[in-house]
Amino acid sequence: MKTKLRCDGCGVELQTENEDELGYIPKSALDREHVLCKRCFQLRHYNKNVTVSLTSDDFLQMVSSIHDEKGIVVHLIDIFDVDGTLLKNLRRIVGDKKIYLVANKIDLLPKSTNHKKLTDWLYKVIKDEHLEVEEIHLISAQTGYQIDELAMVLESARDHQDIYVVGVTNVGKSTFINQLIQRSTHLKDAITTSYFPGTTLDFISIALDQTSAMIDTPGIVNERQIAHYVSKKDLKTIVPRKEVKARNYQLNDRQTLFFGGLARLDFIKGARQTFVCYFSNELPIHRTKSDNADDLYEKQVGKLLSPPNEETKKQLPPLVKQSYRISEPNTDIVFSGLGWVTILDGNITVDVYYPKGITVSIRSSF
Ligand SMILES: Nc1nc2c(ncn2[C@@H]2O[C@H](COP(=O)(O)OP(=O)(O)OP(=O)(O)O)[C@@H](O)[C@H]2O)c(=O)[nH]1
Ligand SMILES: [Mg+2]
Repeated sequence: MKTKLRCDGCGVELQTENEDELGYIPKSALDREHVLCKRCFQLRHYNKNVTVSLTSDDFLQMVSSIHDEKGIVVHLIDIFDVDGTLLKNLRRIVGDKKIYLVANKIDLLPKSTNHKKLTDWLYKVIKDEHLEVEEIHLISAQTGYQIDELAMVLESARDHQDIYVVGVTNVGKSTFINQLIQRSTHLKDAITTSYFPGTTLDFISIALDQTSAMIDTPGIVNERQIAHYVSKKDLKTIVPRKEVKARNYQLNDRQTLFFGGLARLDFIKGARQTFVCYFSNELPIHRTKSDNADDLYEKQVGKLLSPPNEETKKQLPPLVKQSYRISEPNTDIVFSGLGWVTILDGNITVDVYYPKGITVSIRSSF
């Protein structure tokens, strides 16, 4: 076979020798127009994920090799998990290229979300992280929202250079590029995408003109993302796939909310008020008296309080507690990768519980 033939779906180097190793393709499939390795084929047709042997370091090293190349960078993040997907060390990886911050999966936020406020909040986050970006865009790679507008901005910004699409695993880099490919060629799903982290395995170059390309890169692994601690089945439950509906709870002090059995919020002190919960619509929220909460968790985690299922329970870190005094109205308590709770009136004290290693943060609500 030709040397260095690559899979069109994930970028991996193809081989016809060993069916159990990465990049396998039967000889008979090699002369197809669109060549796909066995893993991509299974992901696409059976939604089946094959565990790959590449490590977080391998991916980071691979992406870091663009450091001294010419081009511009699109840093894609997941608007539902900004803390878990914003690469704080992006400069070290991509060098001094221009960076366009693109927040994807806007379709998951309630329609009423104020995009101006959201963008302003993102600028503040970026500033706090000392990351300099040219512009911030909100898009949905899935629905195509604002894709044409962004494409025009990038076309003039790149000045005939390459565009590197960089980000944490699962933020939608390949879906984004597929949207662009579909717009210019009508080819659907050229690159393999999936809800499993770690789908793209190597650079995939899509020609923009004779001398330059848009380059899909493998996702960088953020170990703190909750996605790495839950089973595939639970991942399906906690990652929203549709617009998230706000769920309102009127709570008195000494009441508790459980988010499945993955996180918990105890209303310790303050006047009765509304807690607005934004989580995947499929994640059950359970209300109880705080006095009963420990007992309930003990007896019902994995049952009434699920996810976690049995498989997740084996790998999920134990819940740890943190207390917060929320003074301001309209404040969000964010459980990275899971969702958030908006405190409407403020002036309360809460205890939150979440898996050790996962971040909880406080922000002014948008
Ligand atoms: N709701 C929603 N889901 C999206 C959007 N874009 C991508 N997804 C979903 O997010 C998941 C990951 O998408 P991919 O395109 O494979 O993500 P990636 O960044 O290329 O992932 P890696 O290759 O693992 O780094 C898939 O289930 C997509 O369908 C979006 O705009 N909205
Ligand atoms: Mg990808």
